[in-house]
Amino acid sequence: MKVYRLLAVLVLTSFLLIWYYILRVNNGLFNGISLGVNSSFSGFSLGRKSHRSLANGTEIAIVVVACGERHNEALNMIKSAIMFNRNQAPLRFIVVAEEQLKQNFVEKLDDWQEINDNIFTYEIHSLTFPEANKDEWKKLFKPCAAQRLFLPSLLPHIDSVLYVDSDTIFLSPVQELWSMFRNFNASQFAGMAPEHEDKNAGWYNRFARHPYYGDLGVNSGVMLMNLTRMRDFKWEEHIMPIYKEYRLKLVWGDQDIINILFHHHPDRLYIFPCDWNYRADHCMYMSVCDAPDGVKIIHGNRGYFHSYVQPIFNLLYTTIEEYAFRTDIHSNFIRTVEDSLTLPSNSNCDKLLDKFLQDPRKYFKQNQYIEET
Ligand SMILES: [Mn+2]
Repeated sequence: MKVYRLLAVLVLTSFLLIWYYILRVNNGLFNGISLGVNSSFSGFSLGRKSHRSLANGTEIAIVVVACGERHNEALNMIKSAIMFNRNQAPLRFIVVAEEQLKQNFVEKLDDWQEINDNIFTYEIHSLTFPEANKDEWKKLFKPCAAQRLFLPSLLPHIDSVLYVDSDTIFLSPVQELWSMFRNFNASQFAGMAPEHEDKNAGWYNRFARHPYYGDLGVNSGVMLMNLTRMRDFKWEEHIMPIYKEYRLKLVWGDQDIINILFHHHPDRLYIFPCDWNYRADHCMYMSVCDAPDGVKIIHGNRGYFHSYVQPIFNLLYTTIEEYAFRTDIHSNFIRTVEDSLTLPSNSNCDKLLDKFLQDPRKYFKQNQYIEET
């Protein structure tokens, strides 16, 4: 009888252990590895549900596309969004990535979720291009860059997103830009900043061999997208004919396509100021972007985060990369940047240090936070 009872306990324990294992593995799967449905516009996947579910409608969805070496940049962008999310808005990161990068994102983001008390959720999707001209789309301009054109059908479950290039960094809460959706009128479905501020230096007005938006075109590196409205507009059906007509004249790939589309539909586009898409072009010759409340999002296009041509770009990038969550932002970001920048500098962008640190300095005062050990 005793043996029988012991056996029963053993069987029950094994059963519980197996059950626990199954749950863990499933949980891992649902944490973001794409479920890989095979239709051409699928790749739908689920992120971990936290106590701040998508259903409450307040989550801010940030989309980034990561291919090849871009995955470290994408992670650094995500890190900066969390760092400066000082009002603790619930964030949802939507990562569209190459298969071999997915596991790395899952590991890093799971780790950060735990450290940051689940202030964000995430989901990871497979790259998805239309079957027709799939390879051409994939290679247009830079690998995977054209993915953003197909977000309306890739993310049928999402109403609105903030799309950012992987080479961007937040220096302020995402919520401030997100709240600009409220400024959209009834016909607008996208928001972007101008490509240039100055006609003498503008690219589109001097070189483009295709139509473009407004006087100077728009930069697509930071883009508010109301996906519901874009789907109603049948956005992707507008993209195809533009691509067919202009494919040999596109220099900046998907950004040119976006410019051509909004040339024909200017009433659909909301323009926000350069503070939210601040590039070296805004400071390298002279300061052409006012940014009265400081630089909010910095865009290190053309590799500025990884070169020393404008040292401040590289410094902001690497300081965020080295920052450890839950440590003091005043000492480990603001002070680090101040102390590391060699002034006077020959770089015009370096001279605008105060503009770059304006927002962080305002809200992360000295000794405001006690460092956790
Ligand atoms: Mn970019």
